[in-house]
Amino acid sequence: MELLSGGEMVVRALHDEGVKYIYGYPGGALLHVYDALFRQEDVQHILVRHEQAATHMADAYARATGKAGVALVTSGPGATNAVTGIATAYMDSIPMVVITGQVMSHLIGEDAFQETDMMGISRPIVKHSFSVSRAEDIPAIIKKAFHIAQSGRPGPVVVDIPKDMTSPTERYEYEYPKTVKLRSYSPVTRGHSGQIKKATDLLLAAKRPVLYTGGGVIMGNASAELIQLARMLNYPVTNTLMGLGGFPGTDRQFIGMLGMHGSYEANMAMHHSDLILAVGARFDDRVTNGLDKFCPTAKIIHIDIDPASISKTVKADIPIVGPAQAVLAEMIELVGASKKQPDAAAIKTWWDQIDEWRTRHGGRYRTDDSDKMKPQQVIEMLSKVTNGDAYVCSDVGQHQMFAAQYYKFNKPNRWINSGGLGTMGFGLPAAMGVQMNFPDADVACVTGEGSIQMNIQELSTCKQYDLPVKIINLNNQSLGMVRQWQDMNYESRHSHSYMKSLPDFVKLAEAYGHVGMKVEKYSDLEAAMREAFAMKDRLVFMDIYVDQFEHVYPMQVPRGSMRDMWLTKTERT
Ligand SMILES: Cc1ncc(C[n+]2csc(CCOP(=O)(O)OP(=O)(O)O)c2C)c(N)n1
Repeated sequence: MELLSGGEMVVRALHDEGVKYIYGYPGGALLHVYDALFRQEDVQHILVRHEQAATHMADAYARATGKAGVALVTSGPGATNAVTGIATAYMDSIPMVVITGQVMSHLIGEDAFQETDMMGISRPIVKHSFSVSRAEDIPAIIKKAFHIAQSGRPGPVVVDIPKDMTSPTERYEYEYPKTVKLRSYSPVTRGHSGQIKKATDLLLAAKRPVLYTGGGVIMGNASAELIQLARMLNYPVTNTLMGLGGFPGTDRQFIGMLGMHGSYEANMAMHHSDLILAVGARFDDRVTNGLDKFCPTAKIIHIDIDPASISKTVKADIPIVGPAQAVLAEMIELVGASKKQPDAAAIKTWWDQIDEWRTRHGGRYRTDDSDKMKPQQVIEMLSKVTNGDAYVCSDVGQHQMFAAQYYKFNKPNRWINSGGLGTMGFGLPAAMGVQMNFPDADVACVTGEGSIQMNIQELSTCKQYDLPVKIINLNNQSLGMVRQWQDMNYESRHSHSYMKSLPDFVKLAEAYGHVGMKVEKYSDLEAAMREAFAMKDRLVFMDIYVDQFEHVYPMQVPRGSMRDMWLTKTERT
């Protein structure tokens, strides 16, 4: 058997796990690991400029592929810089393995140089964490970390490794385990047949049904099953912010995103439904609005891999714990074999109502005669220029909601955004993580001047690794989403939401070695965007000046029901 040091085992185990890229930043506690990385070529390390970016790159790789991404950060400030990225992944149930260096074991608890209690700091935001106390355990721990991160409800796992565990002077027999045994952890692999049967009967009897599906369909690889079931039933489908792309955005049966900035027709349909089939969605506060007024006439079937998600905020009438793919597949079989079929007349009436809502208020915004651009127009143009086929990685703010509303996602894993934590600064590193792994794909980072400046230093990483991301900066010269809330709730007192002295983004992009473009008129937009996307091997920073005063609508009225919405600055339901 081969003898390897702890540092070498870390790298070899990653290779044996099938990892191609890891994203990281070196430091004292990790020097042995970095030396091991230097002496091999299988695992490629991407040197970011800030550890937060490493975690978002790993996270976005996972969102695009379903496989755990890997970040490597040193102890102390390296680890704390990674915390936002770990929390971002945790909130959206994204599989990720974060390896953190730690001070030597005999110094732990001594306030040693660059010591932080990473196990303690990260505990509330990880699915699990490991502290290595015997170097020979490294292969087994890494195997377990990947297994836990990727199975059941996915999530981030921290592996904290004291420096002495990676010492080059001590060597151990290396073998990467083929299987994992964890006595106290065995996620379900299928749903309860009796419950699925009951749910299917209820589904077939519905007169005003809605399929409400979330990120669990994307991460659970259940999009094909969702499409098949929806087609068999001819029921309307709405997606959460995390679920976009799980059902094709241009399909007639798709009624848009639901929730705080959901479409009029999706929120109305939810409110008036008699049956909600929730799949891999967690009824979070940005979806339900006031819980006491939530969908008063609906019975609820809730499919989720995580039992803790079921009936957490809204009580399910039929709970089904299981993977979305397996449960939907079983439902498809039952529907196919059932003598009872949906009530065609009732479903037609329901569709007539939904279509009426759709024509009344669906997807609209006002343009004026000037050449001033609306942010919605920019996203529609992005959808057109990329044929709805780009990976769209977003930051957080109004631009994120416009992207969610107006880009037509026809495939899963293409819409990459921080839904749960709402992390400004996510977009650029996320786009980098995707581009690195899909070098030929169109990858857009939709952002705002607030968000992009939170990880702007990564333009340097993009240059080093030739990542031709297209940055679509919807420049409204303000923290637009904050300003919108101030307009709506604080009589337009814009406390610290205007950004003065913004940099010249074109020059900034050029300083980093990229292409910069400034677009101020709508009539220039299409040509500029086509030119940008035609530059296959260059990063292009498109600084696009949009109407500063635009708001995102619809917007649910706080603590109201799902149907209580502002539709424009002056109209509400
Ligand atoms: C790290 C972080 N800090 C603060 C916030 C609160 N926040 C949410 S949206 C937003 C404004 C975002 O501004 P910008 O990126 O310019 O996008 P816009 O809303 O103008 O499109 C802020 C400050 C956040 N989500 N994340």
